[in-house]
Amino acid sequence: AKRTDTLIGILGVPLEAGTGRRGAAMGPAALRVAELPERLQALGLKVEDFGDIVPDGLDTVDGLRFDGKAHLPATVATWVRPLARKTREIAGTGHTPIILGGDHSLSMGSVMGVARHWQEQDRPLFVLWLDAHADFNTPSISPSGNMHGMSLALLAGEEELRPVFDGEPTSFVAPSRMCVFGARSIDPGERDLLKKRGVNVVDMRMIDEHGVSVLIRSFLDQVVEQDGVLHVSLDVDFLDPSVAPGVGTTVPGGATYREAHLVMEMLEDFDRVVSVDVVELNPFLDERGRSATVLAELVASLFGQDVMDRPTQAFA
Ligand code: Z70
Ligand code: MN
Ligand code: MN
Ligand code: MN
Repeated sequence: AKRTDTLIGILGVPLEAGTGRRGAAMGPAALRVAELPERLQALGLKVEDFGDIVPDGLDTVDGLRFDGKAHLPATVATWVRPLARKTREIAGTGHTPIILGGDHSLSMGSVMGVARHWQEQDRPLFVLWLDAHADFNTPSISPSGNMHGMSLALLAGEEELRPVFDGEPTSFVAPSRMCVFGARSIDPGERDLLKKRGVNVVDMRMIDEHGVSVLIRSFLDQVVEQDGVLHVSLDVDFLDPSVAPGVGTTVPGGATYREAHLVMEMLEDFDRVVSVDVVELNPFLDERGRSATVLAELVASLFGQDVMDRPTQAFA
């Protein structure tokens, strides 16, 4: 089904300070070269590209260090603070924000921004985290100190991470409204915290046993029950590295091309996706633009690209 009334707002976030490896800063450029905006335009959507976000000055972030247990937290803060403001603004003007990363720490800003917007609208925001990882570490339990492994924990309101938005307005997402989907690499302390907070985690074993369709549907049913809206955060490593090799941390056993497309098509039929992040693409490690192209195709599927127009089955 084509959604010609949808107004898309593209925003690039060339951030790589949240990861241990350089190259993700080239992600927004590669996704534009893969014609992600043009693919959406071809579907009849109106697309506005707001360019790349500009970080605040480092001098605007006071002494954010987490006792050395996190890598470059102040730098990440200089990006995610303006990103939260800008994403909220874009959502406020009726756009569906599509945020092009950049490493996954950027979701601290993008989701914070949309969460603020939907709180004003009195609509509960749900978050679908398509990722090999849960990104639910905090500085004290993170084995690596990399901020991209902490973004979902910050969004859930973990006290330890609140200084990232010190002095800025915040709006958190209830852990029961989060679903980590595709997990196959979770650190021990992170695992305990996920359980303690009650985050829904769908791991690859569950996907093998039940298939993506049943599992996605059961989460989407919860969104409908509470009349919510959904943010989708797509980490490249949700996909198997054979499908998308352009990523810093490859974890074997990921989603296939077909599973990923099925998730996107179900989300399209669902019609409640209000914002999307595409993160962790590392064009420096990609093979002839393959991963960037797959991501652009997946986003197109999420916004209505279809081989055949099928009647909506599950969410009429
Ligand atoms: C690990 C950590 C991570 C993405 C790696 C890995 C986190 N749990 N996230 N790649 N996207 O360092 O916290
Ligand atoms: Mn991630
Ligand atoms: Mn990941
Ligand atoms: Mn469709």
